[in-house]
Amino acid sequence: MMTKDEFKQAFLDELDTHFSVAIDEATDYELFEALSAVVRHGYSENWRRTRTEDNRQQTKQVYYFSIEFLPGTLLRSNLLNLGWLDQAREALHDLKLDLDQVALAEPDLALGNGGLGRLASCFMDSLASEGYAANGNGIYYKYGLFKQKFVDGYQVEMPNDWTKSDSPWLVRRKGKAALVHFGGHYTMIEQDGWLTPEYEGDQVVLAVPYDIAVVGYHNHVTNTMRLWNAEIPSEDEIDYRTIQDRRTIEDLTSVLYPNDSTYDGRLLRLKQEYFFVSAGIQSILRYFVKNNGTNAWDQLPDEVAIHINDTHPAMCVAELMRLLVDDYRVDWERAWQITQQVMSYTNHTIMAEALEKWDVNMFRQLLPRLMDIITEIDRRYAESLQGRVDGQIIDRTRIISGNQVHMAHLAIIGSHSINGVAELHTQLLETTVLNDFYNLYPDRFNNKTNGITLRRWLQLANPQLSHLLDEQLGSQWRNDSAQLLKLTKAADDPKVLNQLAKIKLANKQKLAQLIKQQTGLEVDPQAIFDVQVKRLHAYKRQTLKLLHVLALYRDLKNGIDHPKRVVIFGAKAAPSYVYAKQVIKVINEVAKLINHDPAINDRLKVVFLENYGVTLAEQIIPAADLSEQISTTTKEASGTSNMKLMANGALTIATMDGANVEIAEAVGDDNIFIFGLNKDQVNQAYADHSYDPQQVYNQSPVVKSVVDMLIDGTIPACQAEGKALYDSFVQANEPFFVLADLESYLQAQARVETAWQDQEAWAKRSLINIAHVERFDADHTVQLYAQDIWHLTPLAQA
Ligand code: 26Y
Repeated sequence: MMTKDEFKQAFLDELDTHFSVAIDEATDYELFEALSAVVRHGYSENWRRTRTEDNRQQTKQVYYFSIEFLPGTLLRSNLLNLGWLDQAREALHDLKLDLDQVALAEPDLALGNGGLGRLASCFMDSLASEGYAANGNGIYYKYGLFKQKFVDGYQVEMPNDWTKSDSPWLVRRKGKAALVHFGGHYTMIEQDGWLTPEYEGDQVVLAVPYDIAVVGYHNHVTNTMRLWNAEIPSEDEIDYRTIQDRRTIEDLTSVLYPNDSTYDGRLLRLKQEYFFVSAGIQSILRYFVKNNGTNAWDQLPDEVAIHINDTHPAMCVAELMRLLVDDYRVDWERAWQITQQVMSYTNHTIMAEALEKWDVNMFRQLLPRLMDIITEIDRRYAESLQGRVDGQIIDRTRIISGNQVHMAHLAIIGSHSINGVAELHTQLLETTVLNDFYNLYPDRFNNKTNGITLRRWLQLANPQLSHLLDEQLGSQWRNDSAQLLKLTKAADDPKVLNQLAKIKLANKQKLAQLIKQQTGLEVDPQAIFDVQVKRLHAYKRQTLKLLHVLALYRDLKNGIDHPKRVVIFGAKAAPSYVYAKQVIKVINEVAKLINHDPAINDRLKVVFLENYGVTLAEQIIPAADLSEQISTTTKEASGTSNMKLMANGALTIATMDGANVEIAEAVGDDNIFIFGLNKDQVNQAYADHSYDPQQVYNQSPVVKSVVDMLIDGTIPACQAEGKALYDSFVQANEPFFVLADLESYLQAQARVETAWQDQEAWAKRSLINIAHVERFDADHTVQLYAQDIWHLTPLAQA
């Protein structure tokens, strides 16, 4: 424990040691660095001890392999988890500083795109907080996710060179580096009676780990997230002479998601995947051998669980086989049993385009030995089913088919557990996309509905609400979200409802200031704050929200009134995703039109905030009244912004997709606004091609009048993009059912407006949402992973 005064002294000492400046001369970044140094002292002993405790107790550990991590900022979350947040805040206050202001100097660690990466980071926090020995394994990208700017309404991508600012959280561990081999040829030679590959002409890359401490909440556990950087091996290891050679090595971990529309881009991405997989598995085995020697491989599954987060690290299966068989001379069958027991896999999507497949020739050229290992896994797989199951099923489930390597099949065949991320999603995996595998291995399939860490998304993001919860429930909910259910007792207490409404208003005022700062726009905090924040994708249907905005605009122009509303978007489009960028442009032009139309007079405002990311989410989400979760049913695996918004008391308007289904179940029909086609209707329409958007357009005057606004000159400065959207909505076989759901969506929005009229009833619904968030608490989710999949027990608490 640290008192306020001790904290103050430690902070001043660090400021002096590092920068020799007085407080009033220090820059915000210097203040942040001094604070982070105090924090590092706070966890360094625990970090060392957690590693040695794992060792001594031989506790089973999980290694979570993920090509994305999105931790955001770490100063305040580390302070919170150390139990120092209040002392730090007060100490700084005494020094006339504001912790939140200083914290803004810390840039986000944005080594990911969206849901999958943020989930990985929520899990890291929850695993440490629940006392499990867990390790993250990922890539140290030089450039994180691009910074988004709007120029003339268009998205422009700026490089995010985050390593320049020298993050104080990273520890470079050169001593733990590993070598990763690419390309060349190999021949099998016999060595002491064992066939061993001898490589020639391969490229060797040095993988250097950068470690970040993951501090558990009030429990002395500090885990590690390890990010691998590609570097040039030193000359005594390998002598690289040409600049070209050196550059290709350094390029390896340069960018997140290389453009995959070219061969070179795809090759680079495959290289990245193998790079962090190989380095990670080498380091796991090295540690295991250090503790157990080279004769105890059957114990590996008792000490190690490896988790494959989506298909990107699916090569873990083949790489573990390669190392066991080639380097440690374990028999194939035994190695295979061990591998299956160690590996588990999460699927995050049913969208075909995200299930990775690699061209066999490309794969072989880059990873000749691994390709042969996969070929052998595939051959044995087919052989084991021969005569037992229909040949067509074998063909459909093989790893290699059509000259492609199917990464999901590799992950499934090599794992003992396969999970989806929400009940509906898992059910769809079992009955559609992975149905063949489900029939073969029903026991391997299970659901683990996603979760979010309430420490970041409630305690840190919404301190006022957290204090109200303390008052009402005592502070145990901070450790045990099941306590939140007790809040329902206050559901009819006008005092509590009033306080809740006041807190929401205060958060909205804060967001209004930020909006003013960033866009110059004035918004009224009394209006409905209607929020859609997530990656920009056709299936997520920011377009549907846009059409609602147009409908409101049309009404207001025609003298039909609506409650005041501020529609807030946050979304990045993948740089090569043309349609998503067109949507951004149209939203921005519509926003410009409406926000500057004097006839609208503040009744409606549209705000598209630039550069959506973890930090901006922390500012937007506590201020939301309405949470937009409007994906085409069956397409959103889970969603996690839906959970964050619910935890902060927003009401959800949603299709019965992903985890929305479970939110509806948790809060009850009266406390959510559901609309749109259900999964059976959607699947039916796909199956019999019965969706005819032209017909919907022609038969519904409402739909027609709104959609026509995209092409009738209403919106200036985006004719081409408006037309592109229009065409996409009415095209035959339009896969996202935008027009099919439009009327139902508008009706649901009308129900929102009615509900908004009674502010006390709204606050009550908000309270009920907050009270039922336990089942979406990542602490709870990771416990289920630990019990059912990884078989971990928490470290005995120090
Ligand atoms: C292979 C490449 C095209 C690719 C790149 C990124 C494929 C997938 C991804 C990322 C997927 C992702 O973020 N999925 C989201 O995962 C969340 C966490 O499980 C879900 O909540 C969300 O519904 C899903 O879209």
